[in-house]
Amino acid sequence: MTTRYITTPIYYLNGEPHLGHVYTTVAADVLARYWRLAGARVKFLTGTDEHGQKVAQAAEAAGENPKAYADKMVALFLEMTEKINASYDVFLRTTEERHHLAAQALWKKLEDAGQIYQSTYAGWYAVRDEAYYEESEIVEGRAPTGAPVEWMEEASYFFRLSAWERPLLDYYEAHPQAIAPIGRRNEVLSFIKGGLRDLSISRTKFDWGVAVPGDPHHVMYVWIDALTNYITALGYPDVDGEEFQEFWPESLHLLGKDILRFHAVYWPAFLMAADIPPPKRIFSHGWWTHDGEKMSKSLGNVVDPFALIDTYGLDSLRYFLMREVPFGQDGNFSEDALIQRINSDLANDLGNLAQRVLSFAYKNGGGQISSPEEFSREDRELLAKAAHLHEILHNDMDSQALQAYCRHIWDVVGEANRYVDVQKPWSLKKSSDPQDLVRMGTVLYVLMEVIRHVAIYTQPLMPEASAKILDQLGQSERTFEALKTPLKAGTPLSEPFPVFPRIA
Ligand code: ME8
Repeated sequence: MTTRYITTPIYYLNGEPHLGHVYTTVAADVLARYWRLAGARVKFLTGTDEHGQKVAQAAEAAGENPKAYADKMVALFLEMTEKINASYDVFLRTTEERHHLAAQALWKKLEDAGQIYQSTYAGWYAVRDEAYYEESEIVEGRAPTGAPVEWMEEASYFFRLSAWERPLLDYYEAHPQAIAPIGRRNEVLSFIKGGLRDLSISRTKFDWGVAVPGDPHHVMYVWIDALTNYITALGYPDVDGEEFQEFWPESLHLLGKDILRFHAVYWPAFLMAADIPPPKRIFSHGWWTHDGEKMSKSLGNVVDPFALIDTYGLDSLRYFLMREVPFGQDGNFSEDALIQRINSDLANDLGNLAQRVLSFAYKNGGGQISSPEEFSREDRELLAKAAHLHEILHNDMDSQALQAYCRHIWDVVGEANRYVDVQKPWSLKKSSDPQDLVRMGTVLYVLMEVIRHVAIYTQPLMPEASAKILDQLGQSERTFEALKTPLKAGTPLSEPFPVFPRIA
C-alpha cells in the first residue's frame, strides 16, 4: 500500500497565526486529503515550535512564564488548524515530554558517533530568525533577512557540520528530486559548495529549551530541537518501529523559502550523522506579500485569515491560495484578487456549471440521474477528458504542482460549460421530436458524470463545497476508486442549491 508522510513547519508561538501559516498548512492538507482519496495510508503532521529565545522573549514581554505563555498561544494555532479544516493526524508541541526524550536521544546518538564537541561560540545571532550569521553576511548591522543581530559569546557544543559537506553534495546528486523546486535545489547546492562551518547547537544564557543530556547548564539550540519533531511524531528513537519504518521513507516536508537552509542542510546532516536517511523530499514554497509589501507586524499589514474566512468562506480562500500562485513561487495577496477568483472560477465557471445542470436535471429528469443512450463523438470526447484527469492529477500531486492541479480540473470545467452551450439541453427539452428528449437524457448524463469527476477531485481543495455538490448528485462513494465505475443512472438527485454565491 502506498504511504505518505506530509509535514508542515512547526510554527513559533511568538505571535498570532497569519496567512503565511495558513498557506503551508492548507497546502499540506490538500496533499494529505488527495492521497487519502487515492487510497494511500497518510500521516499528516503539524504543530508548534515552543522553545528558544524568541518565544522566551515574547513570553517575557507578555509578563508570563514561557510555559504558561506557550499554553495560551498554542490555543490560537490549534484554532487556526481547526478553522481551516486541516485534517492533521498529529499536532505536536515541542514542550511535550515525548519530544524532549526524542531530541535528547538524537543528541546522544550524535554524541556517541563523535559528531559533537565542546567549544566557545563567538559571533552574530538573530533572535528573530533563531539563526547564526557569518561576519560576511552582516549588512549595516543586520542579517540578510533584515533581522537585527547581536554579538554572542558563550560556551557551546558544536556539531561537526563541516564534515558533511561532501556527503550532502553526494546525496543530492544521487537524489535529484530531494529538494524542489529546482531553483531552490540550486541555491542549497551552492550554499553547501561555499563551505560549511561547524554549527553551535547549545545555549547557556537562557534555559527555555530541551536540556542537553548530561550537561543541564546547556539547552539545545532551538533548531536541533525543532527539526527533531519530524521524527518524534514517528516514535523516534524507535527507528525499527512500524510507524518509523512505514512513514519515514515517504517523508515530504513543506516549508517556506525562509527556512530552507535549516531543512536542506542542517537536518539531513544531523540525520545522516545519526544513521537515518534524509527526508525523501523537501518542497520549499514562496512568500506571500500583501498589496505588494512584505507582511509584518510593524507595518500593520498582516493578513488576518480568520476575518477572510468569515467574509468569503473557507473553501474559497483555500482554493484561492492554491490556484493563484504556482506552488514554489512568490505571490501577492489582495482582497480584489481573491474576489475576482471567487467570481470567475467558483461562481461563474464551476458554480454555474453545477447549478444550471443540476437544477435542469432535477426539474426535467424526474429528480434522478438520467439513462444515457448512444454517446456521440462530443460526448465521448468530454467523458474521455474527465477520465484522463486521473493520470494528469496524479502527476500534479506527485510533484506538488498544486496550481496545475487546479488548472487541470478547471480545463475540464471549461470544456463542460462549452459542451452545455453547444448541446443546449433546454432546446432539446422544448422540441416535439421524442428523439430529442432521449438525447437530452444523454447530454445530462454526460454532464453529471463530468461534474461527479470534478467534485470528487475538488474535495482536497474545497472539502465542504465539493461535498455539497456530491450530495446534490446523490453520490455517497467519493474516493477515486468510485470513478472506476460509471455514474449510475436512476440515482435520486437532491434538491439543488447554489454552492458558490457571487461576491457583489
Ligand atoms: O520558522 N508567505 O516558524 P514560523 C508564505 N518555527 N509562507 C509564510 C509566510 C509568508 N508571508 N510567513 C510564514 C519557523 N510562512 C520555525 C519552523 S520547523 C522544524 C521550525 C510560513 O512561525 C512558511 O511555511 O516563523 C514558513 O516557513 C513558516 O510559516 C515559518 O513559520
